[in-house]
Amino acid sequence: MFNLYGFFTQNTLKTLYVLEEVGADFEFHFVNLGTGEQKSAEFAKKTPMGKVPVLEHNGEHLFESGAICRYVANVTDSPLYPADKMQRARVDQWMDYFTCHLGHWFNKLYFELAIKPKFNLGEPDEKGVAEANKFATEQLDTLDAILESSDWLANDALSIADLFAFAYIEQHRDVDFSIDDYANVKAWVERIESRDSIAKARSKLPK
Ligand SMILES: N[C@@H](CCC(=O)N[C@@H](CS)C(=O)NCC(=O)O)C(=O)O
Repeated sequence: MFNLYGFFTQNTLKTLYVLEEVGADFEFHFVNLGTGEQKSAEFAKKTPMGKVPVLEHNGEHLFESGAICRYVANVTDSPLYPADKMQRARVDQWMDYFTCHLGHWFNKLYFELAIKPKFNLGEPDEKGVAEANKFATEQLDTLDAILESSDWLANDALSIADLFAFAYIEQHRDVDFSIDDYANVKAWVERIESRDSIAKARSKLPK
């Protein structure tokens, strides 16, 4: 039995999607970042970072969404994180790519255009938004070309990398960034979004 502590943003969503996809037995505990719950003394017992998501398993705690996704897939012996070393490295490669590049730019757009207005954190950084739009556009072109020849990011099979990456790309709706020009990316998004795990994960979040 796992306990996941998180919010409704993409780092938590990645981990929720993986927990659901592997069919894990878990409870989700909503941490209200809007009221600063993540910085409370109580929450500091679970993580020194004051951030979500945090996974609890067998009395131990883990932070960092990527580490949580890998751990959950590992400990449940899921093929979503293949044992073969090269196949596993390809999954890691895509998770790192999204963390450092394409996902990073979608996070920037989401923070500037969705989170700032929602939590009254000031005006968007226009220069930052322009830069994020430019890099996201270029990198989506590359991703679209890669997804021309495969339904999935790594090893021709669904993996934790697809669920992890999807959580970044789905933010496009909240920031009015159309992916209509990227037919293969759009089809990949639809393929992932149609899975039961995604609906189940979303149903765990407060309305
Ligand atoms: N690299 C971390 C990022 C964690 C993170 O920044 N979480 C955000 C929510 S998406 C958070 O807790 N923000 C609240 C804060 O920093 O006070 C991960 O992938 O888990």
